Order: sequence, then C-alpha cells, then structure tokens
Amino acid sequence: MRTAHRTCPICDAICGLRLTLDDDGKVTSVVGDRDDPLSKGYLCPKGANLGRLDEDPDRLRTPMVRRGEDWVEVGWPEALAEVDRGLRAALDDHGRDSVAVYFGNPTYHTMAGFMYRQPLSQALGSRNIYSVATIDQMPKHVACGLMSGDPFAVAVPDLDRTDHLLILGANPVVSNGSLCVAPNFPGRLKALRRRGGKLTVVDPRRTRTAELADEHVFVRPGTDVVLLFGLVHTLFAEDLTSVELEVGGLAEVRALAAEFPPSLVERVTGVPAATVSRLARELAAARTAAVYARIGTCAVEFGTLTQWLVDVLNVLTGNFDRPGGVLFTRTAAAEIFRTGVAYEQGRWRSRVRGLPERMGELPVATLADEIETPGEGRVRALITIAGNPALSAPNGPRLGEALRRLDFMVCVDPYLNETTRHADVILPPPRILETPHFDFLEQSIAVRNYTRYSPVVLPLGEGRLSEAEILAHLVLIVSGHGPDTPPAALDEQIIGSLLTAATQLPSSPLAGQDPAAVRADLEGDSAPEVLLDLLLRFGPYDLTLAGLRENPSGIDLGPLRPRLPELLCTSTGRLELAPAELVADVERLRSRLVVTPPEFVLIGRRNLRSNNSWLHNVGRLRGGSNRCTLQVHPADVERLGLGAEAVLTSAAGKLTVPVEPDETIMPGVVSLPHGWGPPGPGRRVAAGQAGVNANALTDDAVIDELSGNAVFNGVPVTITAAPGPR
Ligand SMILES: Nc1nc2c(c(=O)[nH]1)N[C@H]1C(S)=C(S)[C@@H](COP(=O)(O)OP(=O)(O)OC[C@H]3O[C@@H](n4cnc5c(=O)[nH]c(N)nc54)[C@H](O)[C@@H]3O)O[C@H]1N2
Ligand SMILES: Nc1nc2c(c(=O)[nH]1)N[C@H]1C(S)=C(S)[C@@H](COP(=O)(O)OP(=O)(O)OC[C@H]3O[C@@H](n4cnc5c(=O)[nH]c(N)nc54)[C@H](O)[C@@H]3O)O[C@H]1N2
Ligand code: SF4
Ligand SMILES: [Mo]
Repeated sequence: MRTAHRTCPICDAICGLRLTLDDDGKVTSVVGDRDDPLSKGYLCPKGANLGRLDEDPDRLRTPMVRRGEDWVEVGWPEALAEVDRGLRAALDDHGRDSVAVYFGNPTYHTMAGFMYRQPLSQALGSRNIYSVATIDQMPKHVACGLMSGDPFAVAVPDLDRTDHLLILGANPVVSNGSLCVAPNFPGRLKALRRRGGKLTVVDPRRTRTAELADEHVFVRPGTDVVLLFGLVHTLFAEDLTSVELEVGGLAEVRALAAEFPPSLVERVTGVPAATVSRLARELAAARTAAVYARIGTCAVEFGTLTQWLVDVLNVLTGNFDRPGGVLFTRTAAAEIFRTGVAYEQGRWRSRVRGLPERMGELPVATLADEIETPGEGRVRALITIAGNPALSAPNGPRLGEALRRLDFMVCVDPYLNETTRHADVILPPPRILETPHFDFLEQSIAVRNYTRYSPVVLPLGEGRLSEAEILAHLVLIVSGHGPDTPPAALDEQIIGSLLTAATQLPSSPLAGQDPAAVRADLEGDSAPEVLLDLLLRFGPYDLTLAGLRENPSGIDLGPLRPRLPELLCTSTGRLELAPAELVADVERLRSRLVVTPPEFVLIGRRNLRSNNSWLHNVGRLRGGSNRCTLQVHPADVERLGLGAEAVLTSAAGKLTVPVEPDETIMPGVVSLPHGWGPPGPGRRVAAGQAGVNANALTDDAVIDELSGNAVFNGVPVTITAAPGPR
C-alpha cells in the first residue's frame, strides 16, 4: 500500500486528492487532501471515482488505425508513420490551410496541452485553428482583450472576502465553478452567507446554487445583457456610481445605458422593473461586491456584450481590482504569458463565412462549413486533441457527418468515441496516474494565489509515449521532420525560446543571467516538467520544481491583491469601458429588441456526476439525477399535453427526448444537458444509457458575432407530444 498526492484533472476546481494504491498499482481509495491549502480536503463524486476513471478497461492503451470499418491495434512507429502519410498528403497537395486542429477542454489542464499548443498551431501554419474556447468562454476573452488589452486578464470574484455576490448563468454548486478556480465553491458560498454577505442568483432555473442563495431571480434566457444594461442604467440614473480607477468611455457607457430603463428591461427579460433597480442599488450599497457570470451568459447570442457589462458593473461600483470585489491572480508559473502586447483581433477570416479570427482561432461553429464547402483551402485533414466536438459543438451531428468526409483525421484521445470513431488514427495518451500534472492555466484564475504539482504516480511502461511526446511528434510531423525524429531538439527549442525571454525581460528575476547556466540548473523528468521549472524560476515567488516536490499538498501564495496597472496594455494605458467594437455591437442588440421572443427556448445544464461528454463510462457515476432528460415546467407539460416523451424541433434538427416535469424551471424554458448521445463504439458502459445529443438542436449558423462563440442557451424550439402513453 502507498499514498500518492494528485490534483484532480477533471474540472476547473483542481481539488487536491490523496490516493491509496495497492502493490499492483490499483487505486483502492481516493480522499480529499486536507493539507491542500486551497481545497482543504474537498472532493466531489467525480474525484472520488478518479481511480475507476483511470482504470476504465475501455480506455485505449495502444494506437489504433482504422482499416475500412475495422480498428487495428498498431505500434507507435507504425501509427506515427500513418499520421505522417495522412497529414503530409494534405499539406503537400493542398497547402497549410487544408489541415485543421481542434483543442478540446482537457488541453486546459494537461501539461502537454499547455506546452505544445502554440508550437503545433505555429508549425501547422494553418488559419484553421479551432478550440473549445469558441464553444465556451471566448466572449470573456474578447471583452477582457478589448477593455484591458489582455484577453487573459480575467478578473475572478474574491469569493472568500466579498460582502455581496451576484451570480448570473452559473451553477457552481454543481459545476464547482469555471473561470474562477474555487474548490468547494458551495462551501465558500455558504461561508459568504454565514459572514452576513448576500448571494443573489440570476438563472432561468431555480438551481441548487439558487436554492442556497438569499435571492433567486428568474430571467428569460439570452437576455442578461439587457438586465445588466438596466443595472448600469440605474447606477447612473440614481447617481450610485463610484469609479475608483482611471477609465475611458464612461460617458459613452452612460449614454448607451440610458436606452435601457427598468421598464424596458422588464419587458425583455421578465425581471420586474423594481427588482432591476433594487439589484443595482444593492450592488452599490454593499461594502464590497462582485458580479460573476458564466456559461449561461457566455454561450448566448450577446455573450461578449454580457461579459463586458459584468465588468462594467464591477468598475462602476468600485469593485474592480479591489479586495472583496474582483481581482487578478498572480500565478506561480504563467506570468511570462502576460506579454504586454495589446490584443488584436480579426487579423484573418474564415474562408466560407468570412468570420473573423479571435485569439488566433476561428469559431468551431464554422468548422463543418470549412470541411464541407469545396474550393481552394478546404479543410481535408483534422487533428483533434482531447476533444469530442461531434457531441460538444453546435449542430454536432452535422459536424460528425463532415468528419466522415475528411481525407484524414488523427485524434489524441483515450477513447474510441463519437468523434474519434471518424478518425483514421487514434493516439491514446497514457493514464492520468502515468502523467505528471500541473495546472498552468487554472492556477492563473484561482481565488487565492496557489500552486501545486503532481508527479507521475505510476511509471510509463517501456515503449509507451507520454502525451507530451505524442504532441511533440505531431509538431515534428507537420513541420516536415517526419515520424521518426526524436522530440528532444524540438523541446530544447521551445524551452530555449522561453529561456531567452526569461533572461532578457528587464522585470524578470532571471534578467541578465546566462541562458546556458540557467538551463543547466533546470530539472524535470520530462520536457513539460523542465519547462515548469523554468517558469517557476521566472515567476514572482522564487519557486523551483524541487520546492514543489517538497510540498506535495500544494503551497498557499496568499490572497489576491490589486494589480491591474501591471496588466493593462491598451494603447491609452487605461481601462477602456466603451471600446468601439463593443459599442458597435449594441446596434445588433437594439435590432433584436423588436423581435417577438419564441414561445419556447432551450437551455443547457450540468450534473454533479458528469463532466461534459467523457465520464459516462464510469458505472459508479451513472444513474440517479444524472440523466439526459428534458426538464419542462409542469404547467407547460399540461398545456402541451406531453407524455413520457416529447419531440423537440429547432432550426438545426429534431430530437425525441424523455420528459421530466420540473417545477424549478421557468415556464417557456426547457433544459437538456449536453455531452450525451449515441456513444461511439468504444464505450460499453456509456452505451447502456446513451441519451441524446443536445447539440442536434443548437444551430451553428447563429453565433455571438463579436466572439464567434456558439449559442447553446436561448435556442428557439417547438415542442410536441411524442406518440405513446401520456
Ligand atoms: N459536474 C460538472 N461540472 C462541470 C462540468 C460538467 O459537465 N459537469 N463542466 C465544466 C465546464 S467545461 C464548464 S465551462 C463549467 C461551467 O460551469 P457553469 O457555468 O456553472 O455551468 P452550468 O452548471 O451549466 O450552469 C449554467 C447555468 O446557466 C443557466 N442559464 C442558461 N441560460 C441562461 C441565461 O440565458 N441566463 C442566465 N442568467 N442563466 C442561464 C442554466 O440554467 C445553468 O444553471 O462547468 C465545469 N464543471
Ligand atoms: N449544448 C451545449 N453544448 C456544450 C456546452 C453546453 O453547456 N451546452 N458546453 C460547452 C463547454 S463549456 C465545453 S468545455 C465543451 C467541451 O467540449 P470538448 O472539449 O470537445 O468535449 P469534452 O466532452 O470535454 O471531451 C474531452 C475529450 O478529451 C478526452 N480526454 C480526457 N482526458 C484526456 C487527456 O488527458 N488527454 C487527451 N488527449 N484527451 C483526454 C476525452 O476522452 C474526450 O474525448 O462542450 C461545449 N458544448
Ligand atoms: S470538484 Fe472537480 S476537481 Fe474537485 S474532485 Fe470534483 S471533479 Fe475533481
Ligand atoms: Mo467548458
């Protein structure tokens, strides 16, 4: 028996875990690590089942190559040679843009994803770079980029100190938070109330988070932008603003908000006018307050405007970059990416729909167009890394069909699933416990400055490739070095370029040092670990990888402190409240206000015992409330005469779904979770309770135009009773 410390890699809460393993390396128990200064022993049912997830017999262990309809297990050299042939054929015959790449959600957690994402995108040289960002948080990045110049400067609510928290479109009691790393989010919300603070939740469902709150406000899906404009309106109208930063665009924001009096807000959002004004007054009156909004306000038609107004409110109430309000994390090992180079957007456009690039990416909502539409620059080959877009992208079934038409597809994924079934080659990463772990990105949006590193628990067997090595080979293949070149030189090049930056930047703790000497000092069992050692030394806390190894439960680096001036990189040198692009998009909003709202709209939801599409194969996590049902208000069930099943129709598709009458949801709104659907051939447990693909209904033709983000919430649908017993 032995104990291992491990950060849970599943969701954004990055809980510290303690695993017990028997002599065969099998996980016999998982508990929360009480010594972790951030998660303090918390874990959820998913983390508790990490061993079962990791030991899933359906997880692929060797590369798979598809021959016709059959899958054949092959060795790594053969698989990489196949990838080289497939990608080279596209690149040589049809040019760089003919190969696309899609980075999925787990690439935000893996060290390999962090290290090789940029090198792979750069080496590919294609404009067809896609990621989960445009089906998730891109609106936030764009709003931050336009306001502060740094799209990564995402302020997090100071959960543990705030006196007043207004949450819109997030259900952290279930999701454990996102773009706000706060393990035991529910406990932190309870603590807020215990210390006399107020929690208000705006959501079309009375969620578990809403139940824990002082107040729950129902809102019509997709209309938060108008609600927030109403709050801004009241702050100005009643002279309640207290701006404590030097900002630009105040007068413009005031003029825009003047168009949104509470009476109009009530008509559009369903929130009573008196409530709108009161929410604003409460925000202004609180000693400190934070507005926090997530996926229910991002994956909507006006996602970017909504994210913008969230921070406008934080600024207007004097809570931006202030303890108790919203603050920026100072991370142990990712400060080097605060480049000080001002955000630019729209540097190129997609071929078919002419959609502008954001942060070097095109919208996932147009990937199917780029594969299907003939012509110069058509996408013929695709690399996916840790993604399942056939289930997670808008109009997923259309994308799934498009994947079948590719000349070549390679997936880096541990499962044969709904997406990877269309691949020619699947390259499986090793198990979680065979992989070192460090959350570069998640640690940069935590509610306290904190760091923790998890070394490999189980050795990687002879002849196996780490995920880092797999991705390095892909970089080498797309840059024409073939399948057999060892990654060492590439790794040195990546580390070397950061080393140069780290020794040249005047503000760096390594400034002026000899790069070769610094390099000689670096340690690590793998390239990403060496990179980590470098970034820790470059970071603000005088840390090293060896120091992190000595603290396996993680290190508390103190509460968040104001730091906006260091991050700002607008051309004016101040925070801009009314960037032209955002102001221009208000016109699109105006034109929507006169459109009659649909009778029914669809929203999403999450379940505590699931995570997007990839945990359904763990038997212990299935069943109970973790089901793919359509929640409908009982009054609507009655009015529509619905029985056990309903037929849902949208502009994109049609689904027959089991109906779950649910009085916590607003009439006129129905909810269906994503990540379900007829499972790929390789997940036997998941096949037992498949569910439907919610993204058969979401429309890839509709996006948040400013960010290119997909729209998953507020999707117009019609509902009829399915034939069968009532
Ligand atoms: N258990 C579990 N945890 C997860 C995940 C998971 O799948 N399962 N996924 C992880 C990922 S990738 C992410 S991004 C995060 C997401 O974390 P959250 O943003 O907290 O996600 P949800 O739980 O879906 O909560 C979104 C809420 O928005 C509401 N909503 C829908 N439309 C609207 C609207 O128009 N306006 C408002 N105000 N509310 C609306 C929904 O009713 C729902 O309660 O969760 C992460 N954590
Ligand atoms: N309708 C609707 N659709 C949505 C959402 C919604 O709220 N409603 N939410 C959106 C959001 S917020 C997100 S984040 C996306 C998720 O979209 P995706 O990232 O495309 O999908 P996931 O289901 O997270 O798939 C993760 C994949 O990574 C694999 N994987 C797991 N661990 C590893 C690893 O260590 N290495 C590698 N290489 N692979 C690994 C899994 O097997 C799985 O295939 O879905 C989006 N889609
Ligand atoms: S809350 Fe998230 S990080 Fe924590 S144990 Fe659960 S899945 Fe893992
Ligand atoms: Mo997400």
